[in-house]
Amino acid sequence: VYGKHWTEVGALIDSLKDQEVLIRGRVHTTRPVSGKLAFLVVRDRGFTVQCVVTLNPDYISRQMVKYVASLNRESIVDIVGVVSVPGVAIKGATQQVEVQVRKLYCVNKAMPTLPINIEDAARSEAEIEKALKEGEQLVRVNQDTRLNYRVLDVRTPANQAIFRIQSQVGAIFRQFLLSEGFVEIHTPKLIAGSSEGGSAVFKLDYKGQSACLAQSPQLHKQMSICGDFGRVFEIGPVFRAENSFTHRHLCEFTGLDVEMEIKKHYSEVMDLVDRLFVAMFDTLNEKCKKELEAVAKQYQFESLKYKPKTLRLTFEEGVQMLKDAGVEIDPLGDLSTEAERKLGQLVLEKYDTEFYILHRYPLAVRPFYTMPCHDNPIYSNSFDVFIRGEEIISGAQRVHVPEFLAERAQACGIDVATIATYIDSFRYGAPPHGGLGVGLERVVMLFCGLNNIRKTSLYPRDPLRLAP
Ligand code: ATP
Ligand code: AMO
Repeated sequence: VYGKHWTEVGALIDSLKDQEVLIRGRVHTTRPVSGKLAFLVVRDRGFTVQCVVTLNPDYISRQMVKYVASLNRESIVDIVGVVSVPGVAIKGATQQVEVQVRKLYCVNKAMPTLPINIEDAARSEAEIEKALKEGEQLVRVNQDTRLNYRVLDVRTPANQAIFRIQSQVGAIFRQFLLSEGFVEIHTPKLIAGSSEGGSAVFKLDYKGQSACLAQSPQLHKQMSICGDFGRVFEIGPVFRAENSFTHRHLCEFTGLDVEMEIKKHYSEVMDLVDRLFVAMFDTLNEKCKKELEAVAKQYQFESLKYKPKTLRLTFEEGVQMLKDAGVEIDPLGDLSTEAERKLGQLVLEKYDTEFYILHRYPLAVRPFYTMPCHDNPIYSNSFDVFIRGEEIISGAQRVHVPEFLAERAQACGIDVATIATYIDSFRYGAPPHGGLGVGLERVVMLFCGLNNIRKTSLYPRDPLRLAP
């Protein structure tokens, strides 16, 4: 049997009619019809094919029909069979051919009762409502159950697609930046102090010294610019000791970070965001069509609206739009989640885009390393980037004068001793520079119009979840 070539379930098409194939997959469902006939749907990476087991003196015994009907769902099976094309559409399978089974081996059995039924976990809200109305017995799979049994949960077509899209986002980010002369770096995640300020930091003991899990690669990516790499990027874990539960905060996420020398203006960094993300969305729409369809089938969403040239608004313009719409707002404070969402709606109505940059934030709401605006130091050379009214990126020009940097850190309540080597790096001569940080899980969540970041983190970490 194993002398044959394997055929993937997704590759089973009409042109293979009458050919004998060897496939491996999971038992998706079994449907016994009689002592002489049973149907088996086999699944492999999101594709499913219906296999027919019919009593046949040369290949299939009565015992075999009974055995197939009793196979546990999710078991792994190898099947040798002949491809046939029925005259009617096959419901409940992605492939429109059948496999007439000649031999079947169960490679490894799954438990008889699983904590998640994949068929149920794959249903959309509308499908669940319809099934319930029709009196079908079914269990709505809640998020905790999904996450507790993530290995099963990610077998659904939508989840398979989400993590393939996530993989593409990382690949596009890396390829784009490498092609523009950026150097990929890897910075330490065990560091002496907080890199972003604030209390959201995991503290630990480092052989007797107090240490932190890096809240971002901020300090070391800037130090690498002082080390003459010119343009750098990193893809790596970021740790935030968030205390509360929101739909968009995790305690560990994947940061896509960039740092680059700038010649004249922080708009050079925004230009990069513009080119990188327009290229990313174009490529995702082109290369991940099937995956996006699979996500939309379970979680309805509209394709992201974006322009070939990304809209830029100043913070002041954003505040004015909100005020004009009757939203009360502190013109020098940070935007609340609700205000950000509202601004997203207003921008969509006025500019017909769901992707835009908001820049020149008030200095007071930005981290200590942010460069104040030359013309008005109440504001800063900084920006956030939004998808569907939610932040995916923060970025800025940085302070590159060491004395001023130390002063800003102190003013922001940072213990300068914990970042002494960082500040010293600027004493050896530092070029003007800027950069940005992207949250990978947020990009995928918002591009796919999903409502919770736990859907786009393979093994999410939140204040209560440390497993699996
Ligand atoms: P950044 O780290 O760049 O600030 P962020 O998306 O976490 O990114 P914040 O500026 O921290 O955004 O917060 C924006 C808004 O999100 C806050 O005004 C607040 O409403 C909400 N928010 C942020 N962090 C939390 C949290 N841990 N719990 C609840 N709400 C939060
Ligand atoms: P910031 O703190 O805004 O900026 O983080 C950058 C981006 O990371 C994502 N993000 C998160 N994702 C999931 N869970 C969280 N708790 C979380 N917090 C942030 C967001 C955010 O836009 N050093 C700066 C970046 C820079 O200026 O280069 C920084 O870390 O998508």
